[in-house]
Amino acid sequence: MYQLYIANKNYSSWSMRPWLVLKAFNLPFEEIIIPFPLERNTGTFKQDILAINPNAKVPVLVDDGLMLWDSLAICEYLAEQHPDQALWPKDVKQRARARCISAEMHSGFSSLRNACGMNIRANLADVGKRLWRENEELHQDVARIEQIWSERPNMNGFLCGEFSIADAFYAPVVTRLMTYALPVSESTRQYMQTMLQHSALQAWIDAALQEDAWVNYLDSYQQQPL
Ligand SMILES: N[C@@H](CCC(=O)N[C@@H](CS)C(=O)NCC(=O)O)C(=O)O
Repeated sequence: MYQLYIANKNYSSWSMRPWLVLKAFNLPFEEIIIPFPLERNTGTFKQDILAINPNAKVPVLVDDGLMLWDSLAICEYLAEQHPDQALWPKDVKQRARARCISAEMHSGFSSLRNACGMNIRANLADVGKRLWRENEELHQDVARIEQIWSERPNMNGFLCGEFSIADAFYAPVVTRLMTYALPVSESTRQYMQTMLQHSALQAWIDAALQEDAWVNYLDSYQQQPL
């Protein structure tokens, strides 16, 4: 069985992506959580993850002695292992598009990622208002994401048809837009609703809300848990 090493569900956006893919496609896996330390450079996160991955980051997928340490490579591997299921869309053009937009997320949107760290249980609407006033690059990232989302083939559906790896890659944006209450279009809100109704994303969010660890260096706006 696959083993997926992840960190806290409230904070770890890269962990979320392959986890959603495994869940959404009902691929059996053992989940192993290595929690982030509550303060930087404390705790055992570093030594625990280093024992598995010399790159010292999560997520990590282990399959029968093979260790994979990158979210996109993990998803590619899962797609290859399960060719009967459409982890990437079956349609060749949608598949190519899904790969492009997943790669764009994997290597881009640093302004959104840096300014609006994932923090599912927090309500940072006031922070979001301030960021929206002050951060022009954040506007550009959100505008590009809204453009990508608006090009989905069916307004009631997912980014490239059925739920695929591409949706898993944008799932942390859905939670960030909620946490920071950034102003978005009706079409964007519709896609967010479609995603929030997906059982895999619901399961991740429910689990994140059960966590109580407050990781101060990831909670950059110093929001204490309620
Ligand atoms: N490119 C990597 C990024 C992985 C990554 O940055 N993971 C973060 C957690 S979301 C991490 O492990 N951070 C721990 C650290 O930097 O000490 C991927 O796609 O998997």
